Amino acid sequence: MAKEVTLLGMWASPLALRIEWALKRKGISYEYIDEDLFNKSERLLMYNPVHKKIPVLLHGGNPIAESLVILGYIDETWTQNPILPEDPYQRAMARFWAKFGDDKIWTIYVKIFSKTGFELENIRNEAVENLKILDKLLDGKKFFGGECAGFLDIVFGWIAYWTPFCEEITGLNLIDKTSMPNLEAWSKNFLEVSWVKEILPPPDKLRSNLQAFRKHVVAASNS
Ligand SMILES: N[C@@H](CCC(=O)N[C@@H](CS)C(=O)NCC(=O)O)C(=O)O
Repeated sequence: MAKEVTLLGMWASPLALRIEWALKRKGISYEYIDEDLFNKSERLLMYNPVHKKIPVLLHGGNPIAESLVILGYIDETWTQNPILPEDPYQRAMARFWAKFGDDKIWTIYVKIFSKTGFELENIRNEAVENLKILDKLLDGKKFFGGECAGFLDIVFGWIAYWTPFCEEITGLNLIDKTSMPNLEAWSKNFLEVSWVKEILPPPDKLRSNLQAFRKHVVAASNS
């Protein structure tokens, strides 16, 4: 009998969505548990005592934390529809870019929500500088993975869906056809993939969640 698969996530978390995309891509059924991050469950604290964060994947009761680690585990455990490249050098490069995305772009986007005035303009410039690196990485390709969406598409996928909300809420322009044509086209292509679009968070609910998040972090950084 197949071991049970459970995901501890939060519906508005781009990092939990990565895991759902990978599971869908592989055709793995899973139970999804939505965690309240303002009132963390005993279950979350027990399964991720080090970071106390989602996502956590439970496979046959064994917990795995950290979204990039989980993606690697999924690809090694269920070998159908591989997401990482086969070639060791290409795999290493995919992991290099994933780490770059999380260290740089994810961190910058989280900060964007807390900034106003000239600080917002400065962080926008930092975001654009790093997004342009991704734009270049896409030169001549439909997806980061080539002809099909793969590991890096799943890793960067949140950028495609979250950027327009981030732009709307902060009034910034981050990705457009003129300055980042590759990233703009990729965003559209990625959001059209069947296993991607079927589990996107509802736009109105996400917008309200992000507006509330911005209000909260701006107030906290001014106090
Ligand atoms: N590096 C971790 C980051 C996970 C993370 O930041 N999760 C957020 C939700 S998107 C969280 O659980 N936040 C709760 C907290 O920080 O207390 C990963 O890739 O899984």
